[in-house]
Amino acid sequence: MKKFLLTVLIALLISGTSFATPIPMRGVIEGFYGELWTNKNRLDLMNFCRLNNLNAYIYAPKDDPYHREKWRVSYPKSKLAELKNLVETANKNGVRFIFAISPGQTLNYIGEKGDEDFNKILRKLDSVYDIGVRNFAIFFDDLKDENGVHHEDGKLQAEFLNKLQAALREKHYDIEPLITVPTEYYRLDMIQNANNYTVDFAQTLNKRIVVLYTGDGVVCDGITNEDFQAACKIYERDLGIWWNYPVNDYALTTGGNKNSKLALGAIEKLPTTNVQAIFFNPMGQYELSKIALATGADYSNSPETYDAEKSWDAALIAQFGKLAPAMKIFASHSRHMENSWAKVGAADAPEFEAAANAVISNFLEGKKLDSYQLSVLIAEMEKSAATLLKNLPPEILIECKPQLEQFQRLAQASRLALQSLSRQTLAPQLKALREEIRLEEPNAILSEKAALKFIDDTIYLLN
Ligand code: LOG
Repeated sequence: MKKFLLTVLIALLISGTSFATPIPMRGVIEGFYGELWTNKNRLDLMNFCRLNNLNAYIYAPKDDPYHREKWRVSYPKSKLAELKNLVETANKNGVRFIFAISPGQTLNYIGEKGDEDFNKILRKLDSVYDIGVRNFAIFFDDLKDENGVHHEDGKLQAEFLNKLQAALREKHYDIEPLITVPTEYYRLDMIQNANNYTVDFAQTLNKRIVVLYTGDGVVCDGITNEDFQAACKIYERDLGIWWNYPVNDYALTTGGNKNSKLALGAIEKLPTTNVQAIFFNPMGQYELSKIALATGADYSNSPETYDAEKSWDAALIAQFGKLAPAMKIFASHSRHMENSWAKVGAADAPEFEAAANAVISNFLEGKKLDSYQLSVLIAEMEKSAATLLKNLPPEILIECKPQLEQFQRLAQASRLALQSLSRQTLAPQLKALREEIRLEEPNAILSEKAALKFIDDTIYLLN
């Protein structure tokens, strides 16, 4: 037996097999703006976490009044009962339930008011300790300067957290170290601001408190190992990551209309070493967030061996079964999130983009159009949209119907655009369809640099 084990060990060493080292704390942060997830969603998430080997969930919905504005007020009984059920379900599934509040906008740190607020926070956290919570987080992100009051004081915030951690530890032997997000939580903000906020915060904060960081920007195109190490150095500790994908709240219209672009791609471009914790911030669309979350689980269980495309394929198959091929085509047109300050996610439909560019080049050079490849891709889009609109389960369809209808219009318009180019005249319906895309659900966009660009290029060239 000994000999056998030795042989296996030697074989493993020779083959260079690397043992996957999971990120110790890995999970989901319900930390987005807009309509909250339902408790039913959250209960289901606990099961999803167990199945995907994720072990933590942070409760931090920006628009739960008791999380921010009313942080001093305890939850009403019915809400506490709901939370208790959730905490118990989390425990059963091996998921740490982390309760967060964001008091920074109105928190007093010093004097009598400071003492009062300190006690109010303790009372609030105690009220959830009583229903079984053992992990807490205090966030200071997204504070607004009001009436000349500036809320950023790294030293005061850190001293406050240290004192809170000590007080909680003294009262309860069984709680875990606090988790926090500073006011300057992305690197460019730390660098641009000519104040001492980050240095003060980092130097004052107890080393056991976990600090979450979002990267160079709030929503950014990955974090390299080097960038991550540089940020850890600033904080003199291994940081955790608050990763803003697949969250899409920044693409929402005011009034809470959920029909924005959907982030249906894989998690990608994250550090492979020294990450102490990672939390993925999802979309309000609970079911559709699971695509990225499943890939995030693969990443965080083995950052070094993670392969985003493979993981994405596996997630689609696991979640959509027979509909996976159709879903993959739709999702491939809706992965990349970008605006003036945000950029994340793999490019949308790169194959389509390349095929469309080739056709446009042919046209500009006056050559015969090599349109076969693009035509096949458009046919796939048409088929995918029809299949999904017809067969997706209702709880998923409700999260993406406007986007799927846009996808269908994009497919039709791409078809018309290709015909127009080959006939060298604009198909009469094309402009009307383009208007429909612009006017019906103007925020439910997708494929901006692939299908939409091809349609716009064609209209521009033939107009
Ligand atoms: C918020 C977060 C929001 C996200 C994306 C952090 C630390 N805080 O700009 O609640 O969902 O951006 O819009 C944020 O990311 N601030």
